[in-house]
Amino acid sequence: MIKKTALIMVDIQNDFCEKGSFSVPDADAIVPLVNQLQAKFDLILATKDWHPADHASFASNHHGAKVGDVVNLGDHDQILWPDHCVQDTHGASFHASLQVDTIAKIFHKGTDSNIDSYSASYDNARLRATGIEQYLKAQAISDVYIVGLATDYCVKFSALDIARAGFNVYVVADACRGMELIEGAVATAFEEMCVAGVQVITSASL
Ligand code: VGL
Ligand code: ZN
Repeated sequence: MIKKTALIMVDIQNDFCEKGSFSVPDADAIVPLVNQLQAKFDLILATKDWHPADHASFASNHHGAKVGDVVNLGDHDQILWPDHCVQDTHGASFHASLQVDTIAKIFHKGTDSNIDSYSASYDNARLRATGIEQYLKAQAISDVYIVGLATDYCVKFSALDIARAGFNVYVVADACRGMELIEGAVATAFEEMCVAGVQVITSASL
């Protein structure tokens, strides 16, 4: 099989960056590296966390709740986050220094008010596909490289789903940053990805 590569830039949006409402530590540092890596791939894709203002993952939408609380949404539990990546706001825009004219297609997730979505492929209840896997197949992509935010949430769940769909998946560790809400969360995320057959690499090997 001929090798064809795609880069997926996960959620490199203002709210996850330094001045954002839900900033991931040291997030801005990945942007120059991600820009530089883009030239190495046949196809560039991006995801955006893209929530309606009434999204169920926002603590502000639950009376008396605070960030970090867990609520039950009928059939599943949901951790509550600060308001972030509300559709069509500055916080949902890509980081201003991210090279975006190279992006072939943007996949939006978290658009359903009642269901959160960490993976680039499916919402957390697996009710709806974003279409990214179908798109990768249609483009004859064999190898998928993932960078972005956050290592222990959207990067991890995207890598696991895309690997399960049969692609060779690589996570470029130094082009990702994690939330690390619990100490060791990023290391655990890398272990889970490795166990699932995802290859964790550094940009030096590209
Ligand atoms: C993310 C939590 C909630 C992420 C998005 O991009 O990793 N995490 N929404
Ligand atoms: Zn979100």
